[in-house]
Amino acid sequence: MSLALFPPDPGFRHLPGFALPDQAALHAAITRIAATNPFRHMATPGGKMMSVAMTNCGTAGWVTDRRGYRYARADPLTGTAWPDMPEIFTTLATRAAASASFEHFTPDACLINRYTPGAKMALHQDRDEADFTAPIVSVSLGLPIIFLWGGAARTDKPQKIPLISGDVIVWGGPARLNFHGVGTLQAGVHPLFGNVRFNLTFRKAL
Ligand code: MD3
Ligand code: FE
Repeated sequence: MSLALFPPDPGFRHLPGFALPDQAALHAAITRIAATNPFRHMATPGGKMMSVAMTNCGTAGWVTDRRGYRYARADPLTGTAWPDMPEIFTTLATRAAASASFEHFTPDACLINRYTPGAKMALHQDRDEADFTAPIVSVSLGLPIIFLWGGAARTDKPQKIPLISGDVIVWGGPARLNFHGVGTLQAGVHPLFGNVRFNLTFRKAL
């Protein structure tokens, strides 16, 4: 039985193992970014702390607080610009997008999510970006998780897609505003990343 979506969802591509050769370099780059711009639990506009810890790199970073969700050029924690996007990030995102037929993707924001056991991300849409014609590229690293792939309406029943370290997913076009989330991270140990899951989400935000 194939685990691929059938019939194929236009605008959705799962690239299993696409980032496997880059795992060690990606891990080193995440560690370097977090040394200056640490992972932190941000507050939602409703006042709850997110179970996923986040940091960013690139020209803009995704942030949330009591005032709302938005992209910001400065890290609220440091008051200065986010770190440059490492070349290994940009190259990987552009190559993945191209292999899903989105040529010349140039992300200006990379949200780095860190999940520890018990963390999850509820169904939501990514709609804080200025340009919905650009795709989103997501790279999974570390512990596996179940990705919840919904439809255009919040009430559409999501499909469950297992994601493991090195998997890349690319969205765009008709699927760009679909609801999505991830299930609760289960405890485990990954040989390179340890007891966590990282997710890199590349966007054209500005
Ligand atoms: C589908 N992160 O940070 S990435 C997020 O695995 C987010 O950490 C999840 O959703 C994670 O916003 C899933 C995959 C993803 C990202 C953007 C999408 C799926 C998407 C935009 C539209 C549709
Ligand atoms: Fe999202």
